[in-house]
Amino acid sequence: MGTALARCVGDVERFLREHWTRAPQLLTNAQRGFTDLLSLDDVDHLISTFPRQPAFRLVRDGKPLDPSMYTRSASLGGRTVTDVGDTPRIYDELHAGATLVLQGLHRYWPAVMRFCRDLELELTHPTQANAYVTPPTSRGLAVHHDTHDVFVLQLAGRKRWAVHEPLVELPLPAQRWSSDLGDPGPPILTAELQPGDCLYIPRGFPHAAESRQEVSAHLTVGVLTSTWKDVMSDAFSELVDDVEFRRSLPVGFAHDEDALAADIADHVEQLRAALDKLDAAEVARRTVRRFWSRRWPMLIGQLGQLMALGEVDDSSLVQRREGSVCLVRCAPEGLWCLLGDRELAMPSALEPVMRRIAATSGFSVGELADQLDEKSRLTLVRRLVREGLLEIVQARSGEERRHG
Ligand SMILES: [Mn+2]
Repeated sequence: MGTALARCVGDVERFLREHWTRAPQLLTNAQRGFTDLLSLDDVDHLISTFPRQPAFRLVRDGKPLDPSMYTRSASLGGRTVTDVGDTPRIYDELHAGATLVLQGLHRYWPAVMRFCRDLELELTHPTQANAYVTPPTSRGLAVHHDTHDVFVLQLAGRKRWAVHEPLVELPLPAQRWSSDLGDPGPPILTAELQPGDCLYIPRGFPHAAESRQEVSAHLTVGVLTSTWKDVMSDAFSELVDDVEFRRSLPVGFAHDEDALAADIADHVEQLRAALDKLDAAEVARRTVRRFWSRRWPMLIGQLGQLMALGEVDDSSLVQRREGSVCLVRCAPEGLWCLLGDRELAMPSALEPVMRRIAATSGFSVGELADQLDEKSRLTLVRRLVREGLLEIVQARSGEERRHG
């Protein structure tokens, strides 16, 4: 099937060289489609089975509709919840021309979770996904730019898109779109997206969309790239966390701007000296760690895994869980294994076997015999299944186990 990125862009190398953050790209790929990620039936399922805010919202003519128009209260486990979607009203609003937005699908819709994780592990930038369902001939989104890159995956129907040259180059989240920025000029790319097409729009490229004579549904996968500003701000805040910079400004500083300017110049000198001694390797370590430590384990099917733990023996086949994270780090106090949101402390002696597990896709427990005795390898494998790093493919020879 190819990686998530290849599905979005085709030739990955060429995309990274010529388009990534620089220029929009349209990939037409109508045969395969993206409905394995989210179909109109899935959207129906989501809005007809107890939808709750803010996992969905309605937008009309570019403005959010007041949620009180389409939510109600309901009883759930004896408690009253007030953010429940009023399903008949949602359909009425859709019929009358509102756009339905499903937000944060990367957090709970399994196929989108896997796709977004695959994409973010390849890019090593975090991703998120929203879906937009627009009724026929309703005006979609007015021209605007986003402060993150997006892949627009057309799921069903058609939609016309126009992309313009940026008015703000590489805007940061605070540099939101405003009509005061001026006229974006003529489009540099126009396209009618068909099911299976993917449009990549880099951060800051203004774009607008409108649907045609049929319902249009697309999934927008946003890439929340880390920037050099993030890294530099992190390094900088570390440097200024020094007692010299924690001192109070002199009494009366606001009466004497010249004296303050001279003082500032002195402190800038100190900062420059500190910058010269900056430990780039340490900043890099923190930056890398920040990314991996926020990739929490995806535990789809974990209940079946836990139930099979007792059957694990040397003949069991296990593999790395799809989308799992495993960073092995040796420290004087022992071995640290970063598994997304959690870090496991282990004895240093486990380093070779953990490096092997981190690098392989699948193995039978007995294959670890050259590195661990039977009790240790069973304990380790069971632990890593519980932690979501490994999954049991076959508990015992002959007994196939698949997760859903
Ligand atoms: Mn947009």
